[in-house]
Amino acid sequence: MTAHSPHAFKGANLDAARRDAAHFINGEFTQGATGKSWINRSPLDNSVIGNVPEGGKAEIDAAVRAAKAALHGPWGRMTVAERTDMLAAVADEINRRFDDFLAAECLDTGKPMSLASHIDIPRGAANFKMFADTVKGISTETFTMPTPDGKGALNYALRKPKGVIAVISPWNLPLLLMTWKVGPALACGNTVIVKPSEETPLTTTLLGEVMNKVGVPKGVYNVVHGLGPDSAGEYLTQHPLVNGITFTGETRTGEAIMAAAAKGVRPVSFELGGKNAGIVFADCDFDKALAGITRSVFENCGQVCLGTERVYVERPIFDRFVQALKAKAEGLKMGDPHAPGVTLGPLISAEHKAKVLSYYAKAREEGAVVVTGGGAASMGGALERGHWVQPTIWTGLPESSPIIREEIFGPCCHIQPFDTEEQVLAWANDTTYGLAASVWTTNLQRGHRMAAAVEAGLVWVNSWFLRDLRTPFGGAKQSGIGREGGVHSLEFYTELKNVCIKL
Ligand code: NAD
Ligand code: 6OD
Repeated sequence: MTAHSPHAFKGANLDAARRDAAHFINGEFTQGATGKSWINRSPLDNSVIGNVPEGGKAEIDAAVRAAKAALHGPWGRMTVAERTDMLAAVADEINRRFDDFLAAECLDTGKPMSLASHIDIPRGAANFKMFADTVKGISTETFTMPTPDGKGALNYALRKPKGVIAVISPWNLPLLLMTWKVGPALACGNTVIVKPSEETPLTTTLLGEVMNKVGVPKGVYNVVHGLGPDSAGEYLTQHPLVNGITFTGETRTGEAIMAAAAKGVRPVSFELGGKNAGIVFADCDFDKALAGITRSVFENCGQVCLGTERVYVERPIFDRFVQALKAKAEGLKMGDPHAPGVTLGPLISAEHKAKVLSYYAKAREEGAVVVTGGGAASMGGALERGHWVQPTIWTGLPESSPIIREEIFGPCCHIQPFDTEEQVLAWANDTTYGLAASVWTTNLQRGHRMAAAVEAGLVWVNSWFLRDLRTPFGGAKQSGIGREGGVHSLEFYTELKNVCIKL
């Protein structure tokens, strides 16, 4: 059920999407009262998109109180059918305004329209529709039990909404990742306050218009913009009326949020960083493995938590694979999101570009063989002011290198030859992360064996980022806490209540 778009994107106009962002609190757009704001700039050319207000404690408090009140208003009184119909209508409205969402997302992130029209925006709609369908179909357990009087008792469980949920989201797939949490939260009857990434405020704001159009009651969906520490993000995690925090972002940020959640013993659901392995056996279908690894390394300019930064290739096909991946990397076309054939956008920000380039420099210092790339990309014209880097491949580093151990989050990978399944498994698992892996082989037994042995929340065999939204999604080790997707999301977004009736 990977989302595919039937939509052409000819009507999506980036310039028309340039606008100021606004908080969305209790059904109304507002600039808030802090008087603080920042300028949102396009990663394509650093041009001004618009102003973004920075929320403070008062805006967070207003949003949380609106969300709390909405739990006891019309939203809280809706039947499951009424609520899920409303969320299906949200999905329909996102699809109706497809080009508006597409333009906003591509302007904020710089990603190619061919990518966002295929993945980001369709998934924004699908996340509401799928969780609405899931919640309609759930049941809970019942038990009858004997009692001394012989009449027995009946136990059944009720799933109740957890309450006010804080959703803190990153910039790499802004609409997709935010709705991946807002969809199930609302389907389960909760209310939300979203603190989107400061880099990508537009689609979260636009979703407020959709909520009003569809008639979602005031206070159910709220947005407060701001930064993380000493700003809206931190204030949201500290608010005592927040009943749970769901977060996608860096592992270090997760640690800070977990510390804040400890006060009041609030539950968390975390989707964090990764340093994922792509393992290519000599018996693979070479062309399919090459296409899959190319996507997993370079898609979204390498800014995908599930992306591959460590490629391991069995020695008999190592040289051929390195040369073939080099040709693929050099064949990627960088440019404007709507230019024909563009497959690679810029990095999200000047700060992130500096981080990625610092790893490019470190790789050289450590003696890596630079197969291709290794520096900033010169784009010419206005794009020269954007955050472009070359797709990059290295070989020749030891497994202890920071290039192989730390998440870079750029369009780059290191390729290592391996000789045995045991050796590659040990390397793949020698990481503090455990998000995802892909294994490329035509040997089914090996595929099953590796899938079971790799320490990760998701293992793809002969594919990558092929998503059935009903399946458990999340990371092992420092890549996350909990699983979301299908019925698994209910574990976090609902409170199970047992009712025991003496008969
Ligand atoms: P980030 O952790 O820097 O920021 C994410 C969000 O947290 C932003 O909205 C930010 O403002 C907020 N934030 C930062 N500090 C905070 C604090 N102290 N309290 C509350 N909120 C705070 O992450 P990013 O740079 O936006 O995203 C990239 C990272 O996200 C990568 O590490 C990537 O692997 C990870 N990621 C993981 C998944 C997954 O599913 N596992 C998916 C996407 C991205
Ligand atoms: O597909 C998803 O549901 C998901 N959460 C993807 C995460 C991608 C990370 O960048």
